[in-house]
Amino acid sequence: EFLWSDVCYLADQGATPLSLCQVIAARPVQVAELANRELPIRFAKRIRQIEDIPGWHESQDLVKLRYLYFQCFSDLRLIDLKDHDLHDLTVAVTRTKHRLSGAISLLMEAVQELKEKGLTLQESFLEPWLDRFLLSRIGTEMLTSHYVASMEGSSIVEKDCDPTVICLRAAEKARWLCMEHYKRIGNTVKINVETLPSAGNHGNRKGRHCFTYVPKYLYYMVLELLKNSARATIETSSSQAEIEARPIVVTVSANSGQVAIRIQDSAGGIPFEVAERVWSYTYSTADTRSDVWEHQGTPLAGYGVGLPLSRLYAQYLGGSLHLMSMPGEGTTAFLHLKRLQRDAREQLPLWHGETQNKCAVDGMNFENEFCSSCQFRDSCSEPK
Ligand code: W6P
Repeated sequence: EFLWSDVCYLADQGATPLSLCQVIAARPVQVAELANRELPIRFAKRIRQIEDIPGWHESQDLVKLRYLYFQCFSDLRLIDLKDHDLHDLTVAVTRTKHRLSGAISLLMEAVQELKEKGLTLQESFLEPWLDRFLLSRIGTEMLTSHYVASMEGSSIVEKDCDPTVICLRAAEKARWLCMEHYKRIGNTVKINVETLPSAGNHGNRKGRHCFTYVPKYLYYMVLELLKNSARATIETSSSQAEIEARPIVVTVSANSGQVAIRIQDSAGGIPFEVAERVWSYTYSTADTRSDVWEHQGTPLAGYGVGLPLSRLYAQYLGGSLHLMSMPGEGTTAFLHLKRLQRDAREQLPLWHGETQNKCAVDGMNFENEFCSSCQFRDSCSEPK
């Protein structure tokens, strides 16, 4: 069918990374153009990527997953945006979102199955493969969610995202999860959230470090880290008194260019043997799947993807996530995020030496450096 050759053609096109600046500034019609152009390219790449797995066609899940992406791809490709009627596109994007809502579970099932079959899937192949697949997935999820939100007159990106508020919310949830999970023994951790005064006086109103970000990503990452620290704290303590003597300390700080969040526990650190696999998707024990702890609050956990996925969320918009362990003392997680809209650009996986396009929407000229050349500079709240 012609659509399949279209997949091959589009998979070889460069995807265009967006910056948060563009995402929040674009009018609904531009968001539509963007989704209409970017989504098929990115889905096509995903289809091709599935074909990179040796023996993919023997896995029913992978065949199904590939077909799901193909359906999304065709729906979008058959849309004609010429008369600026967004109805068809909105229907297609909404369908896409629903179709792919179970995609990661399906993928992780497939990976598990391939491993159990003893197929020669090397971790050195699989881990970077999953990093690329999931990073790309974060991007399309962001695009579809943003499209749907902007048709409803809202946005998934917040201009005034306060990291301290998000940390407090995640802390509350983590404590609640502890109480649920350790009900029988009535344990819960202490979490102190501290906000440092701003380094320099950039945009720091009333001691807050607000920045443009996707709040749900930040919440996901902080909660994931807190869950790990909380679990380790409780499981290495012998009494509630001991738990309370070892509070988890969250520190939020920022300067003009970045927001940093440090999460420190006193749970004894990460053993050497474990350090390797905290970032692994494929290391997971069967019983974590039925673990209440893993299923609460954050999607997709339960396959042991929480930490690697958090790191991808951080990297997706130009940030980073690092873990440092002090044996015998505890673990510190460092989350660094880009504070400026123009710096917070999508980091997309690169394929076979391709280069990425610079400009996302015709007429929107975003060079790397500054917003000054962008047609939305007036709506950009940042120093030029
Ligand atoms: C631990 C193990 C771990 C993983 C990730 C984040 C924090 C922590 N603390 O003991």
